[in-house]
Order: sequence, then C-alpha cells, then structure tokens
Amino acid sequence: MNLENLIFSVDNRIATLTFNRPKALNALNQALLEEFSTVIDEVEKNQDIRVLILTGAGEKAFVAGADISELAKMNPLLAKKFATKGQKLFSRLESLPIPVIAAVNGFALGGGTEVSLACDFIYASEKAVFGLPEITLGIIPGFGGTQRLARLIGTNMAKELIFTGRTIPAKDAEVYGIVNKVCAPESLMEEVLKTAKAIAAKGSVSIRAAKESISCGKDVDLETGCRFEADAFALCMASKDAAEGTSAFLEKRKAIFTGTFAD
Ligand code: CO8
Repeated sequence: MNLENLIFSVDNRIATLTFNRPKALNALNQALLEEFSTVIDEVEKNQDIRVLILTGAGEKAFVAGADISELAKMNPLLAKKFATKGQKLFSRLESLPIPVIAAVNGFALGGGTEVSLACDFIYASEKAVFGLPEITLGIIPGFGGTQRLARLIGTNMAKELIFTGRTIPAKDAEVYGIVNKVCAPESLMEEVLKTAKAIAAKGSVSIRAAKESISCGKDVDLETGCRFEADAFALCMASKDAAEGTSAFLEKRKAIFTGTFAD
C-alpha cells in the first residue's frame, strides 16, 4: 500500500492505523479519506487481523477535524459528496467485524470526534480534547456526528455540545460516556495494546458474534435484539472455539482458540 497521509502496520494480529498529517494536526483531507478507504479494504480482507487501533501522529492531535482549507472551497454539491463519502467510510469502519479501538492522543475535534465515535470504544490521553465545534465555522457536523453523539450521550447533551461548539477535556468525555478510559499520555498506547491483546486472545468467532449482536441490537426493540442474539449464540456453538472453550474450562486448562468451524 502506498500511503502518504496514514501509517498502517500489523503486529501480532493487531493492526494500527495512524492519521499522519501532523503539520495540519492530522486533519482529514480528501486524499487521506481515499487512503483510509484502501486501509479498510485491507482490514476487511486480512483474516489474521483481530483488532484495529486508530491513533494520531505527533504530540498534539488525534484528528483536528475535516481539512478546513478544503472545506472553505467547496460548493454545496461538492460538500454533500464529501460528507456522504466520509459518512460511508465511517459506517464501513463501524461495521468491520473486528473490534476497533480509538486511542485518542490529543485534539479530536469535528471529524476527529466523529471518527472516534464510529469506533467500538475510546481510550483517551489526559491531554485529549473532544468536541463538535463546526457551528463556530457556520456549518454542522457532517460525518455522522449529529447522529452518533446523540445516540451515545442522549439528545439533550448532544444538542448542547453541538449548539455551543464547546470542546471538552477527556475527563469530561469520560463522564459523558464518550470515553471508556483516560490514561496518562505516555501510557495511552500501552493501555490500548493491553486491551487489544486481551481481545485478540479470545475466540474470533465469538468476538465477531458479540460485536454484531450489540451493533444490530442497539437500533431495534429488545425482542428483535434478543432474537438476533440467540441466532448469534447458536452460530458460536457451531464453532470449534465453543467446543474448545467449554472443554478447556472443564479440563482446567487454558483454551486455544482457532476461530474455525467444525468440518
Ligand atoms: N483543517 C485544516 N488545518 C488545520 C485544522 C483543520 N481542521 N486544524 C488545525 N489545522 C492546522 C492549522 O491551520 C495550523 O496550520 P499552519 O501551521 O499551517 O498555520 C496547524 O494545523 C496547527 O494548528 P494551530 O496553529 O491552530 O494549533 P493550535 O494549537 O493553536 O490550535 C486547535 C489547535 C485548537 C485544534 C486549532 O487548530 C483548531 O481549532 N482547529 C480546527 C478545529 C475544528 O474546527 N475542527 C472542525 C473542522 S470542520 C469538520 O470537522 C467537519 C466534519 C464534517 C465535514 C463534512 C463534509 C462537508
């Protein structure tokens, strides 16, 4: 892969995508979004990858939003195209079958908060700052922020943050339920990797089933969600991992998962 705006690496079944435009605080321009899409293609193809981590290059930012110098030149049609492209991309990220963790190391504003909200969960540095400040530019969030933030923290709190454009430190984002864990800056990646490794060591069939079940269930009624869960549970029982996991418990040994199904 020929990447100029991103760094992508895979180590021990854990992939890391680093937004890499530190001079522009990793702002999302069109070229970066193209590369992002290519990386998602690769993650979808590579069955060895168990967890994807997103982070930002440099000391200051995760992603400081969409690139304002590009936005400023867009006519309404181009803006709609760009917003739709970003939305589709973030939906693909959200729909990946593997867990995606955002390691938010600094400013996550506008599109930066939006991309982190499309991840399964967020760990943040004490230095991280979240917010959807688009209103101060005379625009609104356009990469799914009005939708995902309201679903995550509730309509009224999302309205206040979006109407005021107020940014919030990681500690407050944790209180709102945006961030799972706040870490010292120097230990952020270590903490994220610890959690990623714990997830990667589990059976991939059950991890995928759990993610799909939670994701499908959150926008449907409880009964439909539970029905989906029962089907996903049954699918897990057809895997070698379920046989191995239950046997290992009964035999008092550590399970060795293969992520495969019975022949
Ligand atoms: N786009 C382009 N360049 C940026 C961006 C950005 N979002 N953010 C920072 N930069 C650039 C600055 O212009 C500056 O460049 P240069 O050195 O060439 O002047 C460099 O990064 C460093 O930035 P600052 O000097 O401003 O650094 P500070 O530490 O003083 O401030 C801040 C850091 C507070 C993060 C500040 O840079 C800032 O407010 N940035 C903008 C944040 C923002 O408003 N983000 C929302 C953008 S809009 C958006 O995300 C919409 C998403 C949906 C789009 C839908 C498609 C139509």
